[in-house]
Amino acid sequence: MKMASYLVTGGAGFIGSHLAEELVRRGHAVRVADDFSTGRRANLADVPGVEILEGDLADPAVAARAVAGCDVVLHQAAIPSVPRSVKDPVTSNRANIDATLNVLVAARDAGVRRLVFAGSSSVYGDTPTLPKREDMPTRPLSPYALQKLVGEDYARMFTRLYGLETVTIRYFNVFGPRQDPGSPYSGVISIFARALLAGERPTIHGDGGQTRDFTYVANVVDGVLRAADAPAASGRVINVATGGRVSLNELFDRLRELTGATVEPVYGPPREGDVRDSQADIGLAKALLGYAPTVSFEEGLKRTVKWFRDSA
Ligand code: UD2
Repeated sequence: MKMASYLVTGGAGFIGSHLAEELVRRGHAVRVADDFSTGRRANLADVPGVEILEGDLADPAVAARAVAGCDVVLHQAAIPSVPRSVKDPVTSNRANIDATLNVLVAARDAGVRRLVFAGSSSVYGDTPTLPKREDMPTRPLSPYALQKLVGEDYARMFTRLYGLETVTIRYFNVFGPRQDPGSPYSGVISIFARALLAGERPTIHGDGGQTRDFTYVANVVDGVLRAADAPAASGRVINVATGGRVSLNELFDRLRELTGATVEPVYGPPREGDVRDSQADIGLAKALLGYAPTVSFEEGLKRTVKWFRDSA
């Protein structure tokens, strides 16, 4: 059987590089498009045979070159940060909306079979009910959340108007090896793991009682690759997560145990645009994708700390 050809936008980034790695392992042809603003070539160093296209997808010509000849597009490229979008909504908008629209247009025009869009749990905002189900109302609290919502609406619209198969997977606080801890906008687990391994005191924004459905990256790779194929998934928006909920204070304690650190956190002011509680209902992913988490939060945290320790 001829293996399919995949484009992973943002494929040099954290989640994108894990997708590229698994696709190569399964024998597919993989092209990565990345502007290397946050992605790194080193993330693909151990992934043989990936074609790399360097460019900015906010340029329609780059988007067209990126999708040419691909059967499936996994659109991961984004500026994935709530606080960065609060600080600079225009730059985020360009990466998260303009580039997404260009990729959708290019995919439509090139006859791509299916596009899977990286959505975000942030679209739910602070609506009162937990866990979050896909048919619940959305109430974005930050430009980032709004931009991810527009992206998924655009994807669905392209399915309705032009027949391009699209699926949005709403990610819930993904973590794991290769997540870059190097900026104040990085994911909290990467920041905390690196600080604790260096004996430094991480900052908890707010009282630490906020909760997240922290999801190990292998689960997301599994969910996204299922979404690329599952017949019933086209035109749908689907949560992929573990279905649990851990507070920042609990996360800090677990990481302190795993790293052997003894420091106390510093408590700072709450972050603007932050969601208080986040937890996924994963029933739809189970029904439509046959998805179930394979790596628990605990096990994922162990693997992540080991990776940060080995690569320090
Ligand atoms: C949002 C989305 C997530 C994903 C991500 C983009 C929600 C619920 N989740 O993650 O699905 O789209 O954006 O990468 O909206 N924090 C600290 N100290 C630090 C850093 C963070 O206390 O040094 C707190 C932060 O205030 C927040 C929590 O940790 O309450 C998680 O922050 P994050 O930036 O890792 O991710 P979050 O929830 O904005």
